[in-house]
Amino acid sequence: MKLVIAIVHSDDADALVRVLQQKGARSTRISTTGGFLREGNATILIGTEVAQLEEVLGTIRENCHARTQLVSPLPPVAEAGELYIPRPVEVQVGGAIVFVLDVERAERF
Ligand code: 2BA
Repeated sequence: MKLVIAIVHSDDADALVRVLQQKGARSTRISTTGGFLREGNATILIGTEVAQLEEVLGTIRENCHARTQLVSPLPPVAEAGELYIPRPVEVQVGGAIVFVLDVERAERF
């Protein structure tokens, strides 16, 4: 068995969970926050048999889309009297960051 951990954009999470459900994959959605943008995203945990792994990964690929977001960099420490005008920079987010882990044992009690 494998555990897929997918970090996705919040706007893609509902559709992803719905399609996974339709395909018979069980999932858990956790509300998370990215360390860089410090904005909400969603982490989806999917426990899956190896035989279904590629279908799960394909479903994530099809339902999660890359976006560009503007970020205002933190101002540097300025000298007195210096004027700092922050210029937003573009970062590319997602579609999905995916980790696949081996599951040693899974139980449902
Ligand atoms: P954030 O940490 O909020 O990062 C959002 C996007 O900002 C990243 O998109 C990346 O394009 C950019 N970024 C992140 N750190 C950066 C840095 N130090 N310098 C310049 N740009 C940076 P993604 O790579 O698609 O990541 C989307 C979200 O997935 C991340 O949100 C984070 O929550 C998670 N993530 C990405 N890589 C991870 C990893 N190795 N371990 C754990 N979580 C990860």
